[in-house]
Amino acid sequence: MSITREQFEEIFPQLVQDLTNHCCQYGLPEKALVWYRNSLNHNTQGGKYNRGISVVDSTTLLLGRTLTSDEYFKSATLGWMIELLQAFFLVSDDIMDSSKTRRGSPCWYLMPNVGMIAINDAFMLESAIYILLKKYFRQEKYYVDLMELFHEVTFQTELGQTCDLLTAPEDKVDLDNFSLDKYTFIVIYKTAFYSFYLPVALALYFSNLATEKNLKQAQDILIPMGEYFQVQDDYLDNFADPETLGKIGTDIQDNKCSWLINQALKRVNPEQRKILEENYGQKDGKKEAEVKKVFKDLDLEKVYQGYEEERVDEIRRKIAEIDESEGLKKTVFEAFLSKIYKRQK
Ligand code: GPP
Ligand code: MG
Ligand code: MG
Ligand code: MG
Repeated sequence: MSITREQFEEIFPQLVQDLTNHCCQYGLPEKALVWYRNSLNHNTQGGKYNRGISVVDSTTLLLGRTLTSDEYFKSATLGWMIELLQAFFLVSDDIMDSSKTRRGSPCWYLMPNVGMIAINDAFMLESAIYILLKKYFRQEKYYVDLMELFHEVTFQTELGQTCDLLTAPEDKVDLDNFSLDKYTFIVIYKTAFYSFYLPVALALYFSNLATEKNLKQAQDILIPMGEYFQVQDDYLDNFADPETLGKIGTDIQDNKCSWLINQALKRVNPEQRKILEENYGQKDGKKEAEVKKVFKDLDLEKVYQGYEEERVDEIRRKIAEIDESEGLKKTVFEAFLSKIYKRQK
């Protein structure tokens, strides 16, 4: 049993109010206040909220009872802080990846009158996390732990993004530069920590169950789960309908060290390898289509389905082995996994 997107969304206007009040103490001019409010709303709304909602759901499962209204509000606020972190990452990532659409609308930097102001807007989305953290959690004994956690996870994500960008140079396509080892590092850092470990770690702190052992067990399961999630993201980048996905794939044109290109390179014959060498990583729709054809001919959809089954079995086995003696619950991980299993968007 999970809270709905609508229930989660109900909390957000209060947080926007808190943030704009915070600006008012500095006498921020009206135009800038309206700008910030728009950026907050546009860049956090309309997603799946898997990360944010998981904080509330995990807290409910860990405490094993219905939340009080204060607990509900605070755990949802922690959830929204992850959504703000995600908004900060996505606004920046779309500029770096030259993406065109996000959640079915133009990327923020492509919206009328935005352009490179989007860079500053991204910073402001990140800063919002710490304003809310201070307002609602300063009195808690785990306040510094939460702050350090947000800082560390942000840094880890930036490390992943660094490697993602460095293995995808715009001017030099070298398929020998890709490998599954590099891939694994990139996805664990750019995605798994903030999307999977962070929500459950926040719920553990909030439930006063953040023992070293519980955090470690959570990490050991959530990192592989996050890796699986990013493989799905890479698969969907090429194989999903952009209407359903809400974004148009860019990985082939962006020369990304994606799961699909790594799988393709293991299976190509010499002619197919040549097609990939001549067409991968270039800003040209015709060349992209040639690469897509090789991916299709290699039946990477089937390869992906096999990977998905195998990986999910392995994660389920790990969940079954969890030691619940310090209050951790297997259901937290089962619930998270069921949200992403066979996802189409
Ligand atoms: C997802 O990569 C990773 C991120 C959004 C983290 C970005 C990190 C920064 C420090 C900016 P992706 O490019 O595959 O995501 P998408 O497919 O949604 O564009
Ligand atoms: Mg990216
Ligand atoms: Mg991207
Ligand atoms: Mg992607």
